[in-house]
Amino acid sequence: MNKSDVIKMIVGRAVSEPAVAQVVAFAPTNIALCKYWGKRDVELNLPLTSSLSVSVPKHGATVQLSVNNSREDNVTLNGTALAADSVFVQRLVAFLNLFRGNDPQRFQITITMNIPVAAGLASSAAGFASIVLALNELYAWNLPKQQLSILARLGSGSAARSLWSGFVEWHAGVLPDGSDSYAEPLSETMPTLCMGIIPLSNAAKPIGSTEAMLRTAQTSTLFESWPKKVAHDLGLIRQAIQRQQFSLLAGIAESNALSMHATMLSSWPPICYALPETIAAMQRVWALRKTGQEIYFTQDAGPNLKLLFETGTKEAVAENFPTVNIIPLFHE
Ligand code: 2P0
Repeated sequence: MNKSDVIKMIVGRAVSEPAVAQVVAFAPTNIALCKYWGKRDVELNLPLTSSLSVSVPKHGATVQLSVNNSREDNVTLNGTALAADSVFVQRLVAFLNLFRGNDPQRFQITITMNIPVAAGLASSAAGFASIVLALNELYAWNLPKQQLSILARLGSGSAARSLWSGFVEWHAGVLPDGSDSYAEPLSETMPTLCMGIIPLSNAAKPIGSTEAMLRTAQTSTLFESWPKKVAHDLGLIRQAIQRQQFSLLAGIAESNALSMHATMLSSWPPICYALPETIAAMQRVWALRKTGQEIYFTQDAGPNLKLLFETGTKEAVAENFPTVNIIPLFHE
């Protein structure tokens, strides 16, 4: 089973006459509290384990999509027309080709992202999720979100989680065709939860997460323990959300991120997304915790740290991390 087979199963002949001339769709970026790292199927982006994220309100990708009359897709990102041979456009066109097969339809795609592209802030997740939402509207597929989550996953694994706000769990599933590997929102919120993004570098990452995941699974001896760690952490994170236990939630999220990075460090050649500034910021967090401040962090496939804290700790965070961008995750 390949990606085209899955698309045929879900939407049939996907590309036909557009139902409307142009659509606009937004998808938020999401930050995993229990990470997705490792695949049980590389072609279909089926994860080895389930994962759980929180979406970042108003931060993500807005896509404007229409059919154009040209022979190529035209892609504009944040106001700049991108070259057809750029990595970004090639990945996007390859994804769209899955839907159109031999159909000659081409698109005008205008994307606005208010997150740093390719710096570990899940730009591909929001990007692919917004494209899938836009296609669903353009062709009036009227698919349930669970199915859209499967389609978004084919673009990028973590995109499966970017179709909702709040807490979202992506079920790993066990079926070879991935029909049980989709995300779902949790009904609970945590009104006091805040994220602080510390922008340490906007530079593109040294190695993409798709390749990094494969290398970790193939060469890291620590990776064997990763699924066990995830099972443990997922249970506690769900419990922390149900019981509104911030410290448990954030502590487990930090430990989960550090364990994921430990599996990468033990890969060969080693993978290290941290910069000296990343480690310095971690040490500042740990020093602050010793003084009783409830501040935690998580880190993805990039050097930037995302702090986790509650509304009451905002001032301490702003004081100790002057460049931080504070985002309440559930309330303004
Ligand atoms: C996550 N990351 O759970 C983890 C944590 C990065 C670190 O999902 O190969 O771009 O497209 O499925 O989704 C980034 O990997 O990888 C990611 P593919 P993806 O958010």
